[in-house]
Amino acid sequence: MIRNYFLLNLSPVCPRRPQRGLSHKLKSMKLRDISQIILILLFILSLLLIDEIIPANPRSMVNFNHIFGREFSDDNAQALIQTEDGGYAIAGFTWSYGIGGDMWLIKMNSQGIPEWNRTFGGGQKDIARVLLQTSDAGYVLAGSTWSYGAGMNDLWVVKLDNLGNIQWQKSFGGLGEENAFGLVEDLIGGFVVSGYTSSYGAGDRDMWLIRIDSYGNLDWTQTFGGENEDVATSLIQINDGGYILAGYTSSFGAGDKDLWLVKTSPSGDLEWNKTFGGEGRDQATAIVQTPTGYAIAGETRLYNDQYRDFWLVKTDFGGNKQWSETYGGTEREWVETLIHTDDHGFLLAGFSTTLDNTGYSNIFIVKTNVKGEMEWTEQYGGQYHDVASAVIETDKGFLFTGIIDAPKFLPYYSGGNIWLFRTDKNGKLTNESYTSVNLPELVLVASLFPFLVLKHLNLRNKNKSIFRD
Ligand SMILES: [Ca+2]
Ligand SMILES: [Ca+2]
Ligand SMILES: [Ca+2]
Ligand SMILES: [Ca+2]
Repeated sequence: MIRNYFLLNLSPVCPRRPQRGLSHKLKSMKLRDISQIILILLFILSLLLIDEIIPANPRSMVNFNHIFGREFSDDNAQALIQTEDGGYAIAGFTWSYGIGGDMWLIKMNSQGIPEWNRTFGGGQKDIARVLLQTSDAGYVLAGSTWSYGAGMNDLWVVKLDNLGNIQWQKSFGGLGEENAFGLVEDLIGGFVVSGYTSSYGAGDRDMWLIRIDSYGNLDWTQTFGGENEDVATSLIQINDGGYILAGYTSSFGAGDKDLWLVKTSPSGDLEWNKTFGGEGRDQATAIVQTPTGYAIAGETRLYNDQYRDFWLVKTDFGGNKQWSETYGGTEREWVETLIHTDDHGFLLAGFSTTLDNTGYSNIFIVKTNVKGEMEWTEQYGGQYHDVASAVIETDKGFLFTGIIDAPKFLPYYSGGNIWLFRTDKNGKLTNESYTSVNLPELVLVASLFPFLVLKHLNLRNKNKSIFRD
């Protein structure tokens, strides 16, 4: 076909000397022209190959299975929200884009298609830990900045409009370290941020709670803690207008770290506090309110460091323990996030190293009923270390984000990419989250932005069978 096409078209152009005309043209071609032709042929070939490996309906296959970030660059997700327009937004950290490691915000529409993304930061490291959509339909990010502030890292709050443009940003802290892990918009339009400070308080790190108005002006601050390390990892505002900080204390409790709940008034004054744990390391990573009190997820360890498991503690509204459960295998499980599900149960997500023979962590998900009894678990992952850091429940199931394929794991994940994927209500991958096993591990499918690379990949649903009760 191709030969005929050229013959038919060349003959009228060079009726007297068709063969010589063609060879003459070839001889007179410059090397540059030949390389251009080779490039064009390679491009056509690549189109043919892409046609073979992309499923017939790629949009429905990949919308909720995205990887964000450049390969081998440190990108991670810390927060995931559903937005008022029915879309979704992820906040975290990128080393792939920005300057020297920046906060990263990615906005997607309701179909999971990225609409825009922004990086925020200066020449040093800047990390977003929490994300909220505000009552004015903008966004607020909180985390930590090494680029700005008073010294070391400072707690950093960045207020954005609906399209991600900065309206204001403020850093808070002293000469020591400050970081934010919790954030709520209060009832009168200001923001309350929790985390830790080592510049102020009773010694080492203390839990830090600050209130700022809707323009970022500091209203009040409170520290909670003793002479050792005390950190708030999660924050909720409750019906009386007060706050509950969950985290850990090394200053009080039964030994090493203990899970620590601190209840404050609407103005941040201490009302009560409770510690949970034994001689070993016990800590909270997430807290949610339920109709009967609070549920706190974290980690509990025996003194000899065995059986590091997911831990779920249920309390009444006074912080008194009603029950607790652990979930996990013989190796290490670490919970990053907790939600109270529509069916009144709980979903915990983080990582497990129990079932991967290679020693790499997998995303580990535990679903329980209202009493904390395990209903199902699932594990997902790529080739290297994977962890789920945030989850939201949608009408179709659960949407997870976290880190995939991080070559480095301890003391923290690095070198991985942000991963977004969806499961049904039973934790099973759906058509929208599952890609064909024939696909290579990572396949470039789209580049919607000049500097945002999307990939989708072959999810692995790991076998699970050896969980102790
Ligand atoms: Ca930076
Ligand atoms: Ca500081
Ligand atoms: Ca302290
Ligand atoms: Ca302890």
